[in-house]
Amino acid sequence: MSEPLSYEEDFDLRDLTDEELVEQMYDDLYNGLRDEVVEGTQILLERGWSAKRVLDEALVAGMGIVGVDFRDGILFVPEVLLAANAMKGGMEVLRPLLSQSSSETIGKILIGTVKGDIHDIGKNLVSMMMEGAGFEVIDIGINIPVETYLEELEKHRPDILGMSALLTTTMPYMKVVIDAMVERGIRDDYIVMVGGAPLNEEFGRAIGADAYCRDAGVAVDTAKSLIARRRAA
Ligand code: B1M
Repeated sequence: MSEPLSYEEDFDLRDLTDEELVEQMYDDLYNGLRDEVVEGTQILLERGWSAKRVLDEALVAGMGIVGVDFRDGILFVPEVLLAANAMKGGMEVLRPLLSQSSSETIGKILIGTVKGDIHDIGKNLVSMMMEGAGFEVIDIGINIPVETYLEELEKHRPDILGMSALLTTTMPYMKVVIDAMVERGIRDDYIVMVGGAPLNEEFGRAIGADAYCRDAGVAVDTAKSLIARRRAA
């Protein structure tokens, strides 16, 4: 009787069509298989996919599936952490391509995820894309309290403050930060941009932000146009 074939022997990601490979990457993300997600990302790039397309159609879409099953109680935190780790593996491959910075810095953004919130994948993506567009990015991390935002603003004097929140319970904290800036009389010294899955345009306006950004691409375009407008004024 012959031995059962191992994963490596009977399965090569390179044998798959693009469509099959993307489907397989959804499964690999779901199962937290970082090496396979890294390999899939590399293969799609070798086949001529742009970094942006791999990001949107393979990684972000795959993470969306994880998100649905997390919401429905099919996946739990440890599994989602593994999926997030696999996604970060793919993002590391894309990082140099997404952040191929132009030599000229067009502005400075300080970005962090608000207090009580440890989600950082979206924030990291925004950072990469902003770097790629020529911004200097100061990423102050996750779970950031208002005092730290204020200290870091003072220290780095960026053009833009970016805040990220992924939880409905943490998004109101963005207003705490903006209110503290108003109290200190520094609100108008900075452009404030906010983002994260549960936010929307209306929320951005209600808390006094200059802009809500649906995704990393929108964040880049918005940052460019708000900086241009401010400089013109
Ligand atoms: Co969490 N989680 N999570 N989680 N998690 C969500 C957000 C949730 C929607 C899942 C669900 O129920 N469907 C849900 C929130 C529900 C709600 O608030 N109503 C949720 C929950 C409940 C929780 C916990 C409370 C679970 C628990 O412990 N019981 C817990 C909270 C921990 C905490 O923060 N205190 C928790 C924990 C975790 C993990 C640690 C396991 C992990 C995070 C790992 C990490 O980030 N390192 C995790 C993950 C991975 C998710 C999901 C599945 C994926 C988030 C993600 O990375 N998306 C998420 C479900 C979902 O969103 N569909 C979920 C991909 C990323 C590219 O998108 O972050 O939206 P996103 O970023 C986009 C845009 O939003 C925008 O651009 C980005 C790129 O295009 N953007 C910005 C984001 N920030 C921006 C800032 C800007 C501009 C644009 O500034 C200028």
